[in-house]
Amino acid sequence: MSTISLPKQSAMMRRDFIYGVATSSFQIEGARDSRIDCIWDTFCAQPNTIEDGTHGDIACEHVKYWRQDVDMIADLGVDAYRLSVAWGRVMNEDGSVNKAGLQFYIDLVDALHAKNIKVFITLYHWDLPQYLEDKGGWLNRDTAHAFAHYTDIVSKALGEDVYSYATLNEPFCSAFLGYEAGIHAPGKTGKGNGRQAAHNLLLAHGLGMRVLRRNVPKSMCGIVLNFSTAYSASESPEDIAATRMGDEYHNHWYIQPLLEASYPDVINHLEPHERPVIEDGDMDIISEKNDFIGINYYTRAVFKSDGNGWFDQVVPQGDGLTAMGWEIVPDAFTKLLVDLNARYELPPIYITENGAAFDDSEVNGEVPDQPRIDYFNSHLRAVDSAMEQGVDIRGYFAWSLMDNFEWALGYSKRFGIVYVDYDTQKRTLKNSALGYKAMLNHRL
Ligand code: IFM
Repeated sequence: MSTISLPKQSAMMRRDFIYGVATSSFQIEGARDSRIDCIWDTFCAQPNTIEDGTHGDIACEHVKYWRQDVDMIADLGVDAYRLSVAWGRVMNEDGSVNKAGLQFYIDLVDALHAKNIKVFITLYHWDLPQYLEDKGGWLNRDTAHAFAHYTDIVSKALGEDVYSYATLNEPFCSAFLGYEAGIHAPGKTGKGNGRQAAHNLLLAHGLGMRVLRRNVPKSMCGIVLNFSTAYSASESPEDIAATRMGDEYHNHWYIQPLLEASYPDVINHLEPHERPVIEDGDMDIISEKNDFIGINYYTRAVFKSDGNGWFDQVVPQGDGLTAMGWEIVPDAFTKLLVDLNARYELPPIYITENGAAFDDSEVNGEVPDQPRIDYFNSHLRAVDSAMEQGVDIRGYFAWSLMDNFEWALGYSKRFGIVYVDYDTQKRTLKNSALGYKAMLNHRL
């Protein structure tokens, strides 16, 4: 078995480079009865939405086992833990605070601090309260104002001992997968819906940032975006033009407004009714300064022309894919980081998610997940290479701490470095967790 390591001289082996593990509320918490319904509860209850027909009612029962999970995180030797707060666990439909729910996060944060673990909070990781969806969800700009109010409650309660607050996790997924492709909650479709949802999410980010600046000026505040590095299927001018569009539509749509207060050119290829309604002042709010941007990277995206002036994405084929069917392309990770750094004036970057799903199994207390170890090794080197080329990267979070509810794929895909037996809730450190721990212990 080879383990996880980086060259000793790498800047990523210095103690000031932050290593962590990441999770999100709906994917691990369970305890549905102690929060209000969210769009994923509703989506899971609809037929043919989740591959294995499961839901988040129980998940990893983290609300029950959180103390032992904190011990496990501390035992890994990480510097930080990235978690999300479930909006519907801290606020009720009538706008009042769910005191027990809020206390759960206060206690969790305190326990992490007691173990000297930095806390990275994500305020929105896709679990929109259902009552807000009933009023239009992210198609209704009032949701952005509701988010600002929720941000106020959480940031006042958790305060500025929290090292970092991210407003949103992966607005691409909320907007495109949830409101345009319809494969995530709430299952709506259409370009116009996707673009409007994206705009309102970005507006929520900007409004949330203003609240965070006021309430927690010492915390590091920003947003987490996901990117799949865009490659063209061929050298043909049509495919190259389509790749540019795909890149703008899926990647730059979310970062350019933040840093340059404008949408990319691809907006001009949309029919007028597909373009988002942008009110005066929105782009100023959206481009509120960020202390950091979190980047989530898993794979690349290959685009080709659809023959109609738009783009198609090529589905990866062949061997060597992860259990998600995703290509393993560490060089595309370096390219992404270097290209973004060349294209924008970036704030400091944290790699807030990186990892892979494989078909793991536990045998006599051991989970031999060599492909995941190889994935981490190559992708950590990819980050190191980007840093050597001048990208200011301050930390890296493995996705995920433990196996969990992988959205439309249910529990069929395991991303954890810790194996979860869903019948017993037993957690077993996979070999990748042992490798990560060993690497962290070898730091200078
Ligand atoms: O599990 C998800 C996570 O919730 C958001 N980023 C991608 C992960 C893997 O698909």
